[in-house]
Amino acid sequence: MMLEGCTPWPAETAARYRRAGLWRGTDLGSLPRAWADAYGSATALVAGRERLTYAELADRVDRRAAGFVREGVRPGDRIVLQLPNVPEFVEVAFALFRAGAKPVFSLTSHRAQEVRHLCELSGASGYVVPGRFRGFDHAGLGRRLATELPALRRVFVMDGTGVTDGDDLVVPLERVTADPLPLPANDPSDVAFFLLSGGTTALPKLIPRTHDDYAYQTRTVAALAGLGPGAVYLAALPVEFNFTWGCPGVVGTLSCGGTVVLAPDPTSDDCFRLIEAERVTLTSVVPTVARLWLEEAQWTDADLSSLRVLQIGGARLEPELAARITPELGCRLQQVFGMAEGLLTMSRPDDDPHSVLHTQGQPVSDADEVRIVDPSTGAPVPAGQAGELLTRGPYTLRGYYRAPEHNARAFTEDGFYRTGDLASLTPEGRLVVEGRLKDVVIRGGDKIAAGEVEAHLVAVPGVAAAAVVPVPDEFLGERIYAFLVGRGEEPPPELSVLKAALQGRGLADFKLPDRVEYVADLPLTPLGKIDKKVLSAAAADPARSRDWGTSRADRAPVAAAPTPTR
Ligand code: J2J
Repeated sequence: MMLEGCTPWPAETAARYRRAGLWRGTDLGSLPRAWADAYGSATALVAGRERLTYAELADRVDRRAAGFVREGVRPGDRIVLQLPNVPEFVEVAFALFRAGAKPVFSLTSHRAQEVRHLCELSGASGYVVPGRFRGFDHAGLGRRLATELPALRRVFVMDGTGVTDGDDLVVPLERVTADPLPLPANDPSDVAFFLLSGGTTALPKLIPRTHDDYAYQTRTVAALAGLGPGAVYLAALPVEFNFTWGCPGVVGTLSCGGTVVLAPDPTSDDCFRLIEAERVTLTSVVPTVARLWLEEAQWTDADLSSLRVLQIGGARLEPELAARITPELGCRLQQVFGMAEGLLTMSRPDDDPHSVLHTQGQPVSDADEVRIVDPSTGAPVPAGQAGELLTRGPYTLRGYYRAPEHNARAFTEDGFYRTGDLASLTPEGRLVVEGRLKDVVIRGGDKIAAGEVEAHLVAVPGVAAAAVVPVPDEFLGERIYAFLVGRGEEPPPELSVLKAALQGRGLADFKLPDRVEYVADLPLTPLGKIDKKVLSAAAADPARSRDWGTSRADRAPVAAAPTPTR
């Protein structure tokens, strides 16, 4: 049984995955104890000065699970989890699994807009926060949201910010611990947690991940990466990112008895020091971080020789950058193409060097089904040609949470997920990402849905219409470029004013436009939609004409996107 609002796999497909031994009836909540039985005194987690053995991790998870139950957390409850790379993230996530609750992974950079939406959409009864982190008062946000959202009953705070005596809304996380309880097991085919979609729509979607599907993903990827008890994985990117959490990441490494080292952030200063000190063997980064590391590697005296594999994914990796990894960092490059929705492709250790540099490798599971289709007709394209990538398989979702209308568009009738990515397949079956159909900017590794930013821009006084497009950038891959139509007020709001307005509306900083340009009108396609191809080309080339040849009569509608409800 799956939580209401989720789309299960068809019964016969599920039965096939079980018969094939892909889904093994694993309850993620039971894993820390099983790992402790197998690897008890080995080091599971390292963060700052803290080092936790597997036995200690399992004890903490058991105690916290009982603590959450005492605080009123019940099986099926959704809890928004927003913590940085600290051991508490891992403890809380597994404790919530253990208690049958379903964490909703939020980024620490999320602000009022995103967190409110996640709480509302999931109907969260709890919100776990760091307190004050990087200058932002998450506890204060939690308190505010709880007054607006009746379902939100508890805010659990890691550093004690905002905690007052006798208050049962804001609870110190420290207090969430109790003598272990015998807790019921989870149904392995039920949702274990929710990941956030990179998004194409104005508001982010939730991706249900089941116990069985995620256990399968992490086990498969860990085996492909050759992980064993000697593995030391550095979580350089945020742990809540699917790449870091389970590709093989934190969960895959712990499943194999390895050690997970949590880096506070992906800067080379922190990461190089940790690679040397902990003899890290594997880590995963986005191309922007890889580029910074390559620059620093020329100057550092840190010993990086333990690093065997650097996984790079999340955004397009330029072949020139790819070609520098092995010569300059002394480790193997593994390209990873992935998505929180499921499908993962990766290069393999025995791939020829050309394929490693120029392709994103093969799907990680033999049961992954991949189709490349003509986006307008849906028909398969001839072999080798680019088209939209569709996929279904044992760890790819069948539907977003509580989103029936969107699901009707995002999936084919036979359950293939339309990724919105343009890709081709080599004759050997390796994936090459060619571009994107979806209206998303990938800035560094961050995904920004154009529609979401547009909706906030048109809500700013003085802005009549907005269209957001990616513009190529040497360091970040892409930046956020907004074309705006003013309301005739002089002067129209400039970038700093717009940024402040968007921040004031509670939008996360990474979604703020890098540049804005006012134009007389927006170009339209023959079907009357805003022509983003024309705008992307114009953003990349300031010398290009801004006279789109759109006649007055068929100008873009004044509000390019609906204003989101607050
Ligand atoms: C080009 N675009 C890529 C790549 C993802 C592992 C790795 C990445 C993610 C991730 C992940 C790309 N080249 N190598 O969850 O487990 C773009 C595509 C894709 C979108 C998904 C993982 N790797 N992308 O990035 O859910 O457009 O997952 O559809 O954040 O990132 O974004 P996200």
